Amino acid sequence: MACMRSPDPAPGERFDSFARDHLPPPEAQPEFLFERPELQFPARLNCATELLDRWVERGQGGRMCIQGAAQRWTYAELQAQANRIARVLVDELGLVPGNRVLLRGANSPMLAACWFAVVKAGGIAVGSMPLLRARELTQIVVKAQVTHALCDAGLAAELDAARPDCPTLHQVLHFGGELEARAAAQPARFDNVDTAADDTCLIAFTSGTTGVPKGTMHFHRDVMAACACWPPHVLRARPDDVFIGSPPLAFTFGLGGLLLFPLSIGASAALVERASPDALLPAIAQYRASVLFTAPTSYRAMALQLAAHPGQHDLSSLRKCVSAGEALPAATRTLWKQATGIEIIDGIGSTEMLHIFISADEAHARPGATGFVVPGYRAAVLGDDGRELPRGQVGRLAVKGPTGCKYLDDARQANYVQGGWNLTGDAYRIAEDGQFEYQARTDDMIISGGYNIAGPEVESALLLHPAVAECGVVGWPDEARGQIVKAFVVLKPGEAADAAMVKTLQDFVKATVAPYKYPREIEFRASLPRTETGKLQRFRLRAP
Ligand code: 3UK
Repeated sequence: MACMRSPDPAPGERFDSFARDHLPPPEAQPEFLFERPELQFPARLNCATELLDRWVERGQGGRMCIQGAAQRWTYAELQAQANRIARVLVDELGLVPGNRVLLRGANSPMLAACWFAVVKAGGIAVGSMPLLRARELTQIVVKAQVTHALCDAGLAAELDAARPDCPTLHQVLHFGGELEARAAAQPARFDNVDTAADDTCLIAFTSGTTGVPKGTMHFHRDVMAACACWPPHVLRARPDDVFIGSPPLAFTFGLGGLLLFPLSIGASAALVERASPDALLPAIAQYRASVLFTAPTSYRAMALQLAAHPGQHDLSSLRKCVSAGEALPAATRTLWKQATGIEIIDGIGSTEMLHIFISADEAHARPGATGFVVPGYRAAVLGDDGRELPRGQVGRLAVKGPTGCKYLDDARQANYVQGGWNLTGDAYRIAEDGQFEYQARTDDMIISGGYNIAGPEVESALLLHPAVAECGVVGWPDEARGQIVKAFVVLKPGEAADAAMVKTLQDFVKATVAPYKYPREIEFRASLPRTETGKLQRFRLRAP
């Protein structure tokens, strides 16, 4: 059977059952769907074997796999490096299957090798965003009871500062430091631990805006399910594609798009350490990249640069562009298409679901819509009573499929999972054509004078104005109306931030969407607060 819980390891076999012991109880987990033939997973499964070793076994070890600033590795080379690091973890650092290993570094081939080393050894990879500070690292280490860390030497300071508060963390090695030498002294062979399909191999922390971060647990079979759903049905990349992008591997958008998905089809990835829009454009040319993953704000910044300096970057290798993390404004889709000729593939995913579950390919892309349910998943829009709403009505997005929310020891499981559905916290509507149309985060809906207004719709309207570089729209407390619509606007260079511009933008919005949605207040800013993953932090724009 595909999803039976595996028996415990034989007596005497060493196994750290922390993850298994802290899964939500079965009744608190979402319903899982495994109907499709490609989702029939065996009881024993190690996703590293499937994604990496399999290619070498089939005689494809010479294919290009991962490149970065310092390395260019074939599948066989990545496998050898991952095997050596796995040996270090097991033979030198005493790693036992089920132990949690913190991975800390910018995207690079070494970070990818460390990820595979942990998973090969039956460990659990715990990613951490490069910019996290000691306090945030401590929260993660304590929550996941992390025992080992592999950390980029250049990012060692914050982890060192965290260590006094991290009693479980007893082994730390640095890459770009002693790890490479230790690994080089080990043999390049390693027999992957024979894990169960429902053993946890990944704990991904939410890039949550408030509160303690939530750890989402993912099994080996979840990784394979993510590779089997959206990539072949919507992305449809080829073995000769070169993947590139900005999301960190600690963010599941990046882990899937820049590591799991290319390897699942024998393609390759270029891992760029600092992938700002300025850096990404030349990197695409340098690596002749063909599949790009980044966030809407990055597409917009790159499109504006391309429009300002036409012909400066050779993007002729680029074939497919994927946007996720935030709603893709219609204006950004248009700008990117004008600059490159490419229709963006939008997709909504979440850390809880591991990757994208609603999306549209180039042929079905429609401005203002995210897309259709990805094969393998089911989605609905629910009313406050938990029942499905008819098409056209705005309600709470609910989804289920082969992956789903399993928070590590967290009462908030009951918020995300209700009645078997995963509730993402997004307000959506299903259009007549069956496409899902994003409105807002449910807690970001603005209620002004009795009207429900979705901030992102007002943002999309403002972004159509040629003077606007970036913007964020929130509800602002107001005596008379409860809330008013307030816009924070970053103007393009050379535009005047004055009262006349306020009036111009207000009139523009009134002429673009229903007039009652126009921003009654506009504040000009030099920049907007964003997460490391490109998401606008609306809570930091709201009135304190
Ligand atoms: C929002 C979107 C509209 C939405 C993610 C792809 O973003 C990812 O995971 P997070 O846990 O955030 C999830 C929330 O982000 N969102 C994401 N994509 C879209 N809203 N249109 C979109 N295309 O509020 C969702 O609930 O950080 C995205 C793959 C893996 C991921 N982890």
